[in-house]
Amino acid sequence: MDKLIITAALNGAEVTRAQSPAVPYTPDEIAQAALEAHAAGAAIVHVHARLDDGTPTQEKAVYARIISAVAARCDVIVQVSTGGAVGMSAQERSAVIELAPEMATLSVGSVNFGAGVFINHPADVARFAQRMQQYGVVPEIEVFEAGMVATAVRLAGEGLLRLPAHFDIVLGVLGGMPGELRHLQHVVDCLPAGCTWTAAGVGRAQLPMAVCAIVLGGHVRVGLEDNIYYRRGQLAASSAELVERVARLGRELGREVATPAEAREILGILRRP
Ligand code: KMH
Ligand code: ZN
Repeated sequence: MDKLIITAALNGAEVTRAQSPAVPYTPDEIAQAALEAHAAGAAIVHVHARLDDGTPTQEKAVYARIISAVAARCDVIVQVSTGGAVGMSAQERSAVIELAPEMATLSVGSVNFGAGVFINHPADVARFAQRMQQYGVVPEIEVFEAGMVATAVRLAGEGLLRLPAHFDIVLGVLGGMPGELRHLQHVVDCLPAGCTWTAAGVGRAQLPMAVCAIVLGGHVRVGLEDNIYYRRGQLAASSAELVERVARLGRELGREVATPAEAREILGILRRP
C-alpha cells in the first residue's frame, strides 16, 4: 500500500465560528491552520476562501493571498475549492483555476446538500475539467455516489480528464451516500484501474470512514469543513487535532504518513518553480 495521504479540510464554506471558534477565515488564519495541520501529518490542505467576516467567496485575489501565505510557512499542497458554497454560479466558482494552483476539487455531479442543492450542470463540469487541463491543475474528483464515477470515466473518454486519476469519495452528506463501509467499498470497486482515492466522511462518519480508508488502502480527509467534533460532545480544537489522530491510527495500522513531496509523487503533481 502507498503511504497515507492526509488532507486537512480546514474551513469549508458553510461552517461558522458560531459553530466552532476554531474555523479559520482570513488568509493568515488559514495559513496558520495549514502549518499546524502539516505539522500533524497533513500533506494536502483543502481550502475555501472567505471574507474576513467569514462570508464565503471565490475571489481569485483572496485565494492568491491564501496560497502565498501557506507557501511562506510550509510546503503542504494547497488544494483549492471549485465547489465554493451552495448557490454560487459556476462562473464565479471556476475563476480560481486561473491561478494554476497545484490541485483543485472537481465535483462531477449534483447532489442534495443539507437544505440546499449543490448544482453541477454537465456543461459546467466539462468546462471546469477543460480549464483544469489548460492550467495544469491536478483535479481531485469529488464523487457523492457511484454514478459520478461513471461520469468521470465518460469525461476521460471525451479527453477532459486523464486516467488514472485521484478521487475524493464523500460520504455522510445529508442528501448523499450515508457514511457506511458498504457504500465506500462499492464506490471504490467502481473506480477505474490505477486510480487513487480519499475518503471524506462528514459529521459523525468522519472517523469511521477514515479508519476504513486506512485499512482499504485509500487516503483520508478530515478537518473542520466536514466535522467540528473530536468526539461526541467535544469540539475539535483544530483541524490539526483531527489530522493528528488519523496519523496516529495510520501508523498503528501500518500506513506511514506521506510527506507533501511523497504525496506529489503519488498523485503525479509536478512541482512548479
Ligand atoms: N461547499 C460545498 C457546497 C468543494 O470544495 O469542491 C461544496 C464543496 C465542494 O465544499
Ligand atoms: Zn470543500
